Amino acid sequence: MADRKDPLKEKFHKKSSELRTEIRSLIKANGDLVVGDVKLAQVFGGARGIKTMMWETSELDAYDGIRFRGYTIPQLREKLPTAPGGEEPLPEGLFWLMLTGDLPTKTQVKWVSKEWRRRGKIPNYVYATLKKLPADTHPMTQFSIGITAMGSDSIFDKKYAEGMHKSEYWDATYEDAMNLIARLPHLAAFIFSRSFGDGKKPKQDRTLDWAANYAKMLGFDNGEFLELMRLYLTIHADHEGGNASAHTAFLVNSTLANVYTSFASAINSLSGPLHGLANQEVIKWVFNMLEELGTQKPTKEQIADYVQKTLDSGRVIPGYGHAVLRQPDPRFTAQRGFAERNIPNDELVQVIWKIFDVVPPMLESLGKVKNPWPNVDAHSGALLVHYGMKQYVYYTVLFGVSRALGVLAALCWSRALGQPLERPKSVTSEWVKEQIKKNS
Ligand code: HAX
Repeated sequence: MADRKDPLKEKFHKKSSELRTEIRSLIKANGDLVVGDVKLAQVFGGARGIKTMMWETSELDAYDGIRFRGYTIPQLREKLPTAPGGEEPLPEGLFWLMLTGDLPTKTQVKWVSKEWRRRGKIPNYVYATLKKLPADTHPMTQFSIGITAMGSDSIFDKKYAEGMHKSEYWDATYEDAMNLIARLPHLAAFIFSRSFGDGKKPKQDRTLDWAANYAKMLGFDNGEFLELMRLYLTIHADHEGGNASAHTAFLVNSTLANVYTSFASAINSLSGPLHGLANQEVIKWVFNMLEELGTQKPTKEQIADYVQKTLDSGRVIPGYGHAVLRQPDPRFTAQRGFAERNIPNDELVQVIWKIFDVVPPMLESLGKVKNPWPNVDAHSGALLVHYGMKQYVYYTVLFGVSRALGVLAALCWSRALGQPLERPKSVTSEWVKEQIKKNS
């Protein structure tokens, strides 16, 4: 499509063409292979564990946590290129890894940073659209509307209307995905500016990587905070395909909706408190607890009483539990590691660590919670507050910017492999009762 040399696109095309051919013959020869049974409890239980989709970019194990193309988070911290003098991985490197399956070199990562800087400009009509919304519109609503608005620029839609051949879908999807990822920090920083600042359009720094540029456009230039953003935007990027935001994008994109519309749908899905909004809910819950207790240094007994009160009022403890994980989330552990290395004496961070000591046994004692351990959202707020980002209604936007990396890489794969319209089967309660009768 574009005449410029694009080493990432070339590599992706080669790898995906090979896998497409391989998968076709695998399905031809083994299409009837049974890969699982579905139990009635799963039909009524949010489809937990039912294998229904292919997602190349990452895989989640209940005990080991997330692996991106086989690499754990500690391995990514070791193997992905960092910024000069830094020690946290650059999200550009993770995107390269997810899209191609190979670890990138420093030069390749530099190329991605430059390419995203080049593609980052947002059309003026997007700013104009957002300016029509009340400034106190939730940042996730603004984010979703901004992304949807940018869909008018979709190369996929334009080419489709011109009669694009299906073998070209992957190319148009890749171009849209790269443009969208490049634009997201600008959009997200503008939303921050209109919600909490002077409402001006942010300006990027032509020397910085994607995460650092985003942090700077948000108004933060502390070196440690830039490193936190690199880590944050890496670890939130992907959590295999079945999580609500990724799965939503996959479903919408399977109709050949463009990646803007598909990813805006993912953002809408991420905005629920059982999913991404939990990062906002955690810090809100912690602040309420500290206010109610009248101290910044609560004892474990005081925390336990507050946890009990939350449970007694029929609410969940935000940041704890998971639909798949059965161990502390490695993304929680990675953030804890960052705090231990950089801000071990922070008072709020110490409250988060005390909550970690108190909550799991309490949830376990309920006898129904399958995973009493902290998830990704339990720690992030305390780190952001330390560096001065206290506007917690914004936190899920940060998550969303990161989630674009995994979801959009996966949508490129989906179009390259020619995956069809997704259409699972639903059943009625009458049908269920009939099956039970037949069975007995
Ligand atoms: N506090 C209190 N009760 C909890 C709980 C928690 N943190 N986690 C689970 N439970 C309860 C459930 O509400 C459910 O109760 P009922 O049977 O009365 O309805 C019971 O334990 C069994 O649930 P489960 O099977 O263990 O958990 P699910 O797979 O159904 O749900 C959730 C997983 C993440 C939604 C759940 O653990 C939860 O609500 N956690 C708090 C919200 C949260 O932190 N969400 C973020 C998750 C990570 C993520 O996606 N980030 O974006």
